[in-house]
Amino acid sequence: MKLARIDLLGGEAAQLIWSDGETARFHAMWLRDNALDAATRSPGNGQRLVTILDIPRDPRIERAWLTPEGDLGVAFRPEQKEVVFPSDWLKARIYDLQERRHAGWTSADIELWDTGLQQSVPVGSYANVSTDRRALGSWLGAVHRYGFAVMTDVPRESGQLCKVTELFGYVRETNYGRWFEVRAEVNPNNLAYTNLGLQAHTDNPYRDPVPTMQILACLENSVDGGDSMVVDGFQVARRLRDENARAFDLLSRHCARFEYAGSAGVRLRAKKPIIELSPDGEMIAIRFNNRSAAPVVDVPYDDMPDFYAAYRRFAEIVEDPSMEVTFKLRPGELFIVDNTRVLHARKAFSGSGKRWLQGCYPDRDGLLSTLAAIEEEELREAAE
Ligand code: NM2
Ligand code: OGA
Ligand code: ZN
Repeated sequence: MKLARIDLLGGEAAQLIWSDGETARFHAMWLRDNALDAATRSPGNGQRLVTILDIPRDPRIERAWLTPEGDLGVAFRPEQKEVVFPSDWLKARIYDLQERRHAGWTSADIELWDTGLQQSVPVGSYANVSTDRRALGSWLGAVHRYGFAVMTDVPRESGQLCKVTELFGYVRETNYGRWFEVRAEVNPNNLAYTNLGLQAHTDNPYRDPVPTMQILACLENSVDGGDSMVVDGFQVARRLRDENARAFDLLSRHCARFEYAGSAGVRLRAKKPIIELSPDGEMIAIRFNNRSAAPVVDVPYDDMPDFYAAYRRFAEIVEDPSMEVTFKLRPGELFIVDNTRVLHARKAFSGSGKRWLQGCYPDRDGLLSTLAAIEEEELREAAE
């Protein structure tokens, strides 16, 4: 979208009007810091070559003009530097907003869900996702949008979940290993390694930083029960906030404590809220795990009863059947969850059969990086 008009606001800022009427101001300091010229940013890798101290304390716009392409040209003083800013680049970076970008909730590219998603569980097949970059992009896109996805036709080999991770990123190794066996054991060091049902939870809230993704891959599942279930923790938090703002505040403004001491030599502890928000109110993470919840000591005495009521209500919403998507993994199937957002559960199991899953913790940053790179490739191809 081309610019239609530029008004200087006394050299300290410029007001831009795009041809669709959108209007926004940009400060001279912001423009100077974000200049796109080869002396400011490396043309090779795009990294900034200057520090904030290399920029004059009080840069001014000496002159601003509309280029023939409809972009913004700026001459700065005192540096005597001329820089062009593409109009679309600026439009995508407007900060002169009435309402903040996240409006206190989640980013625009994710979609909160409830049991309605049961009809259209995001799923990809290993054969496609591992050979076709487009299919990989759409599977990763679903993982980002919904916070989980299923994969079918995964080769039934031990350790295959790491191969899946390597399609988009890197496995985070922990005290449980690079990957871990999830099956009923004698003397389990974690209740995951029993046949008990596990209430919907996020993994390892006692770890800081918390693992951001989890893959659970099925090698055998001939038992009665052992079904998997996922719940959108951001949706749970939104419901709680809509019902009772104070309850939401108690869970987001006070820290809970989480601990794990099940194995010799391992004493993991973290102090984090159940609902973690960024300073501007965007949802960052949900931490919810009854097995590793430690005594809460960071809530004032007078607030503790309401904190417990809020915690209980959160749990009730987690367990509301209208929130859950369920499936029973068959051998050769896996699912991935965003462990900062989507809770996972399993039903108790028994019977004569065998249940054997493997789990690992891929990092989300690598997943999002691969997704963004594929999206960029697709845009480039579409433009050609
Ligand atoms: N395992 C499966 O966070 C937890 O303690 C849940 C994790 C043992 C790696 C289980
Ligand atoms: C886990 C877990 C679920 C399952 O190991 O963290 O939640 O289906 N397991 O066994
Ligand atoms: Zn788990």
